[in-house]
Amino acid sequence: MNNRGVKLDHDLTKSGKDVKEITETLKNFKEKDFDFSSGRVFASMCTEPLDIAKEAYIEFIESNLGNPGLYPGTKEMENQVHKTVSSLINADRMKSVSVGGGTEGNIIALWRARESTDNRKVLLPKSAHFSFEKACSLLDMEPEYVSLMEDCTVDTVELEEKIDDDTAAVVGIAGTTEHGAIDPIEEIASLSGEIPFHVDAAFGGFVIPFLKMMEYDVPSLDLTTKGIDSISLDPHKMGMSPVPLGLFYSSGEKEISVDSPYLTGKDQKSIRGTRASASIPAFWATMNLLGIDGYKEIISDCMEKTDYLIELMEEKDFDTITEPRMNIASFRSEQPEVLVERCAEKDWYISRTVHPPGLRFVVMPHVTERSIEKIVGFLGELR
Ligand code: 0PR
Repeated sequence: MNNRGVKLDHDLTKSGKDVKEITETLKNFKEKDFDFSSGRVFASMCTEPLDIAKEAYIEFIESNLGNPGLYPGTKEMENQVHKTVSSLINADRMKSVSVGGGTEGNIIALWRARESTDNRKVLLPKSAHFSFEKACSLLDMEPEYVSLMEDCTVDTVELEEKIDDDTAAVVGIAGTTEHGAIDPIEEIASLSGEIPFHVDAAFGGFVIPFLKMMEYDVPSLDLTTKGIDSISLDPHKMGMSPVPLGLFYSSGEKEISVDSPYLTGKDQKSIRGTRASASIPAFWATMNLLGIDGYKEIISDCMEKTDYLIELMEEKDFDTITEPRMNIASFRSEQPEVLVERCAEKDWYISRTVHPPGLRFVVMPHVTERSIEKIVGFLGELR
């Protein structure tokens, strides 16, 4: 009963509902959601977790590393996860914190930069994820955008011109959201000098190291490179972890932390206080099961399917915006929003790029050759 005396469907009942009724209703809600296993989702950077991850997630559902003393087992796994991932990108010299994803990592990066420089200007490639807009608004910082080159990486000449005494941070992207482009990280690190340089590797962090091992032509993501202040990378994207899990590594000197006197840990370094932590054991299990070879296999499979998608799209006269460096492909289109909507009406989930306008496909592990053939066939009919 609401306060006007009207009984509504979602009102809390007096004595609760029957389990069977609840289970049935849950099932009905679930059916409305997209399922990665349908192969129809080409616009998500997340994917279906492995069975072992699902089991670990349920097992550790109560874990909350906001209060780590109650969960020493989860905490130990968190330490192991941080070390394992750090060995992929040579981040041993850095401190690490688990975050909710790329957004939280990017916010912490700019917060650190503002505190250490007392400046407000943030130099961002035009390809930067919108989470930086949130970060700048929250932190009262000023984004200033740098143009892109034809291959969708940042124009380093313009970037260098824009660096000045008011600059608080320089950002580079290792795997841009729209095109999967990789900014020249080493060059930006040397240009930025003493100014904090943050690398957003939310997507590329779990792709680039493995592509490199398989001798693909990609820049390396190596945190021993002088001049990188911080990096964020998301296990819940190509790391195959369930959501939410991001990792943020930063050089040791200037840490943001707040004392947490009445909890079991002495301080907190993440923006969240209470943090659902079951994805840490789930990711720990995933990494241990897959090993380097497992990740290589998944990534090379995604790369092959990306090539297949391009081959079929080109047959239908769609041109790529740029040669993909990873498993994200984008194609020029004058009215991508119309095509995206037509696809959605048929339960195909693709998305669009803005710079320049186009169709965007993220070829995650759940995408199949068959689903590629079907979506391209459908887009061909719409031409
Ligand atoms: N940095 C980059 C380069 C990103 O691509 C993203 C997210 C972020 C930061 C922010 O990460 P979180 O959203 O984890 O905080 N990119 C995806 C996007 O906005 C996130 C996403 C994931 C969207 C799954 C849809 C979806 O179904 O496109």
